[in-house]
Amino acid sequence: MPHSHDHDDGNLLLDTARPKVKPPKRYQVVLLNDDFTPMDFVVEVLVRFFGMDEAKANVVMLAVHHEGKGICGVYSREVAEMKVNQVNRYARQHQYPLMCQLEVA
Ligand code: TYC
Repeated sequence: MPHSHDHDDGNLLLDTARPKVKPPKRYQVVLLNDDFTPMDFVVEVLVRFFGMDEAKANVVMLAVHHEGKGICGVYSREVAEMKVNQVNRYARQHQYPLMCQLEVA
């Protein structure tokens, strides 16, 4: 027999749960073409900051060179922002105009 102070929650929590948790947005790190940054430097950036091997980095670099822009990777917002900042800082340190930006995937 339940005591009088035993309130019965039943399955209220389960009944009122809603599928409201959305998956986190993903962010593309996009590299832009320019006429001045050397191809070798772009390849070095892709290897250094995006973990590509030389062959993959060459393919991505040439795609950006020919198409104007290209995706280096897709990450959480925090990681994408970090990579954009790392690439832009590194390019400026070497006095190249290479531009990297973030786009919602
Ligand atoms: N267009 C550059 C050149 O001919 C190479 C380059 C490729 C620059 C990709 C930027 O994101 C870039 N030297």
